[in-house]
Amino acid sequence: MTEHPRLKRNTAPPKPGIVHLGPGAFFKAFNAVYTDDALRDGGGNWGIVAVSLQSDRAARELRPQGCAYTSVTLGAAGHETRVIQSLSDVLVAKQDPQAVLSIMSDPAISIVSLTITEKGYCHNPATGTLRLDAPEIQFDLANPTNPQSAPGLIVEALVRRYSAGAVPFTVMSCDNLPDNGALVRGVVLEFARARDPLLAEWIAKEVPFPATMVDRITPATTPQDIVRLTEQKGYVDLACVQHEPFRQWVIEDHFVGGRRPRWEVGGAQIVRSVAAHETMKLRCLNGTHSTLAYLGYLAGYESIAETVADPDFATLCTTLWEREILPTVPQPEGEDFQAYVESLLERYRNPAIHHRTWQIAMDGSQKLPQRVLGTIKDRLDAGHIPNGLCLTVAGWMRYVGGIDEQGQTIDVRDPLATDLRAASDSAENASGKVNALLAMDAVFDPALSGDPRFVQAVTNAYRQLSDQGAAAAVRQYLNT
Ligand code: CS2
Repeated sequence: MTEHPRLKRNTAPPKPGIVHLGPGAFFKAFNAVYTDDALRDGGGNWGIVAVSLQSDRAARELRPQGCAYTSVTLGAAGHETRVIQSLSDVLVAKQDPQAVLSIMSDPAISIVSLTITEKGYCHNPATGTLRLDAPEIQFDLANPTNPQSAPGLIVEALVRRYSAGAVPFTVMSCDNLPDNGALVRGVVLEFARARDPLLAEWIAKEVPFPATMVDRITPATTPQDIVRLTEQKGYVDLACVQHEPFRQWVIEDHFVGGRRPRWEVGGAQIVRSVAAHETMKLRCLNGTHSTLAYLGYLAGYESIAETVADPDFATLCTTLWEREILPTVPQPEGEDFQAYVESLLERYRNPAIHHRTWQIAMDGSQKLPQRVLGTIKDRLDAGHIPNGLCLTVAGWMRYVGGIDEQGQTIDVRDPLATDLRAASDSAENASGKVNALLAMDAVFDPALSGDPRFVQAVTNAYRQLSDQGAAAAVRQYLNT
């Protein structure tokens, strides 16, 4: 076999205007593509310095390629490839926090954006507030000039801007969290207050934290994807990313000095308020994604496409949207609910996307509150018991118990995995296990876990799952 050359950048790296924390697959399939669109259209100094907090993987993969990589669109009509050149550099905060702080403090940087996943915010998922006792936060408060967490880096960089009398940067969260602008603002302000109340006041006054809604299904890249791309293109790209054709980005128009790339060129919607779009996406898409992940995994399905190929699971999605989710979602401007949920099912069915149920099942303790529990609370408040979403919660409980329906171990990835397993193991029967898990107030707001209707519905669902398995429990729900 001939040796294939590595992919290389073929243009000069753009001058940086953005620092992005969390250069994982989603960022490469999304933010960097929109920014590449804007750079191709109008140019400007909007190169992205991508910063990994811990892992050096992105730097190892991207730097030898001059930070260029291939985005592969997996459509029904085949694979389309495009080389993305919007990254100027890749740094690793854990290895060299000073290099990261020095670029973040440079007034040429107008935006610090984030895709650090839910757990990167070091917040309590049930309340949305900073966990001052989180080990990373404790470390950063003790070592404020050598921080490792996202809040620690942002606050130290803002301290440096403040001390130099420079303008601050905009902080833009692009994670799947409700009101992600307010959430990141809250954790940054809390961290800043713990360092210096005056600084916190300046941040509260001067730093914009626009909310965003982000959407593009991006399964993890596999070694086979890299080989397939090499065969197609004749080069090796260890940093390539695979994603669906669909993308949607809704951004609140709130930036320091109005400075941002023209992301509209790639179709981004710039709006006054993102809230309704965000609720629709988190509850409709991510809520059913998590449902399919837990119940599909338990039923023995590998991927989302495989799960919805089972007509009961496809009907589960449409039933949840219709009966339980959409009645809680405010109407976002310009969206047609019916068309929206129909397109979701089409996207899940995309046979070219192998999105593992196991991948989506990760970090459930951080995801359930905004994807599922808020909807359940709203339905209960309206006097209805949402049995389908209670089945989702019970599915998650079975999953974090760590044993599947064949008696095999589940590789549960979650920052609270040990506590969740201990809670599940602390009791013998369904009711004891459900109560022990509901008592975890990092996940469940006591207003919900104290509602006897909720406790009863989850306990019934849990029993059904253990007695009959996920496929039968789904069928039973559909027949009620
Ligand atoms: C998924 C999301 O992994 C997950 O939890 O639900 O990453 C989902 O694919 C994206 O939010 C789609 O925009």
